[in-house]
Amino acid sequence: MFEYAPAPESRDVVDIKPSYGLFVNGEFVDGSGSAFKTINPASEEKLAEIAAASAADVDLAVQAARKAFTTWSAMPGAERAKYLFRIARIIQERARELAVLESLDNGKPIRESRDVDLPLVAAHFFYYAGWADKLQYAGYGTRPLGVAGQVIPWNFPLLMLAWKIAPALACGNTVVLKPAETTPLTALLFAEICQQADLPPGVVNIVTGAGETGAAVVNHPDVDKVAFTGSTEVGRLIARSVAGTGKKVTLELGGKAANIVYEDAALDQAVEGIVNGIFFNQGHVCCAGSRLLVQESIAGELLASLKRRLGTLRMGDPLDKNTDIGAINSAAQLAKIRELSDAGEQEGAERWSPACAIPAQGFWFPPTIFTGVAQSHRIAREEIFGPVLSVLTFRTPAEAVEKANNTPFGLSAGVWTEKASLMLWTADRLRAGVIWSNTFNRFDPTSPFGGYKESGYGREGGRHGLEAYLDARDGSL
Ligand code: TXE
Repeated sequence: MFEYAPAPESRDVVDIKPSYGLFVNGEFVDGSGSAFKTINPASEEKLAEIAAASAADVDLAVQAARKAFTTWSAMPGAERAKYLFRIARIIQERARELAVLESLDNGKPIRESRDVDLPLVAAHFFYYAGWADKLQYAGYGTRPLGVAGQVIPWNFPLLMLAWKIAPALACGNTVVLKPAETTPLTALLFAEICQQADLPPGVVNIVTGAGETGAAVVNHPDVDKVAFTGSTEVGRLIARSVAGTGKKVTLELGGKAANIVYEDAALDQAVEGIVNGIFFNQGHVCCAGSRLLVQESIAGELLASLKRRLGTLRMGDPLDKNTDIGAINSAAQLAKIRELSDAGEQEGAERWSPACAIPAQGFWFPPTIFTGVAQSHRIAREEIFGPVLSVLTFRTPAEAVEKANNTPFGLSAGVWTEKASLMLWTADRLRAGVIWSNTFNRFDPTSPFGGYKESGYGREGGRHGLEAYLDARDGSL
């Protein structure tokens, strides 16, 4: 039997301060709301005390961003690019520190924060730095919108920050960003990186706090553009509250992606794609492949192979380099995953998890598969946002497409087949913003990302991501 020696990443590479202020106008300042704590979800140990921004604090941040906008937007694109390239390089230099901090605050395995999140974060800054001086030659309107109010979630704290801040700054906007209340630490370290890069004060402001702080950002009259990633419920609230204000809005909300496996697919490869699709980042992924649609003729063989593979996954200390499944980010999210999984059983689906020890402290949920799932079941319709896969079967390609599209969401989908014609036929009929072919959860700063229906609107990433931050003055966007 193979001996597994834990190889923990050292948490000593990060210097976590006992308390953090807000980052406004290039400095850390006190917040006037009630401070809150952020914890390590793998141990429930307190990591730090975090300032909460009141509406008055948000107002100061917006004023700082407005003032900075005058010079930042007038700066030649090539100059703005220098700052973004500098930030990207510092992120690379401090990647280990950022990755450890991300895993501590979020619960995700260090292998993922180190090998996926951090390289993508740096890549986004490099990519949009490259656009800053080329916008005028690429047929884009060159006028930035003004102050961008950005509210992000906890599943990819630093990556969501990069998706929001890099394009906004490249286009000449300034930013007030609110990180999620359970994962504020890497955004605050990013604020330090802005100082290190000599970014002019006020160009980036970070206001920590809960939903009220987010609402104060979104509803501030001097915010010109709102970018939100989070739940469909809050997305709806935001869409309502900014209606009629003239603010430009992008919403990136939930998902319930179908991962379709046809009988001719390369099964070993598909199994890896299914595992990556739903168990990457504990399934806290808006585009997670949470519904496996497998062709009936291969369902037995595929499931047996999938179960064998799940038996090899290791759940535990996020800082252990051998860990595949880390901690669930919060008690609230764990409760939601439990509630929906219990509903799956009550509605008649069959639940299976590999044998795995659950640590005594912290928030944990084992990788779980439900078979015998009907389309009407809650686990087939609602976003669980956890390591839970709902398996449905189909007989024909038409049935696969019908089931895949039978969801209020429309963010992503995966298709597994060796036949190019079947791949294209299927992709053409899927209502999803992102479709992966013989792979899953692949991200790249050059590609647009975003959804249809209740998954929101607008695109982030790639050339399309610039549209959200520029006035289409010449109409050529
Ligand atoms: O989301 P919220 P939660 C889904 C996922 C998850 C569920 C709930 O299904 O289980 O949402 O997660 C801020 N005005 N996704 O409760 O509340 C909040 O402080 C302005 C999918 O964490 O939407 C945080 O910064 N902002 C998703 C951010 O919104 C408000 C990622 C997201 O929190 C606000 C996260 C308000 N009224 C959850 N209320 C994805 N698309 O990836 C809260 N916030």
